Amino acid sequence: MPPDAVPVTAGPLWGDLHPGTLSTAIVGRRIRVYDLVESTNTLALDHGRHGDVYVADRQSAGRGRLGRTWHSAPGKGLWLSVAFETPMEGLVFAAALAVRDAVPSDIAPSLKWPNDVLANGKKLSGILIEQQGDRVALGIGINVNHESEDFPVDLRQKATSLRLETRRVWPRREVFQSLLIGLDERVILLQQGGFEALHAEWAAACAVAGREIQCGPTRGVVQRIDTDGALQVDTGHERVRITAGDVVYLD
Ligand code: BT5
Repeated sequence: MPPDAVPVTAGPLWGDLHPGTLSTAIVGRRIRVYDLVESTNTLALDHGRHGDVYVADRQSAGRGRLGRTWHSAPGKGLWLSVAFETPMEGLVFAAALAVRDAVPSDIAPSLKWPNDVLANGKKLSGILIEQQGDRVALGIGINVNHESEDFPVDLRQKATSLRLETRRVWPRREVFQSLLIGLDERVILLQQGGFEALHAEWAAACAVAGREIQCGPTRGVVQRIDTDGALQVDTGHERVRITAGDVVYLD
């Protein structure tokens, strides 16, 4: 699906959304706004140039990690992907911190390893990084103006939105612009070799070190987060490295 073949809705929903309105160096140099796509990550992987942003009102096949589905309520959230033409270690740190910082200050979001942003223990945002050759798609989903009934029944207890947390409707454009600006700053840091600083900030925000967890068959105490984001877990018998999965806190 070539980007130019899809109708673009740069209308009232998104306002005056063009690169000139953003003072970013890399992220958002080109912004493509769509009404309906399968997944913005697919567009970024198939067509993206370094820093291109793809954002859609609706995704017919939004995806999460490990083949899971990302529910993308039409018009309610921010469903976007940023393309990079070279892999960047630490991108997940940059993204999670940028999402945390783009969220209104009356929400106190927490980061959950490896890629969730939570508010009051419920999932507000998810991040999906995919790679095809050297091209990387950084997919970010943020639930913005959902009411409870905008989520499928099975998600209502574990998902939340900015609106549910603050009882206010949020202009998606504002959150979007803050996100791109914050992400740009952190991507520049990564590219300049500041990855270690981001790692420390992210690991502190995740606060998983020292906690007893279960992740798949592995149960133990997290010793540290490696610089690639993997968890080092002491099971009592051995040290195990966990690179993916869902963590359940046992303590
Ligand atoms: C993620 O996966 O959290 C990554 C989500 C990335 C979504 C963005 S949207 C733009 C871009 N285009 C895409 O196609 N994807 C990216 P994971 O950690 O595997 O979590 C998936 C799980 O979160 C699901 O199995 C549900 O339990 C839950 N979930 C699905 N939709 C949700 C939503 N809108 N809000 C909160 N939780 C949700």
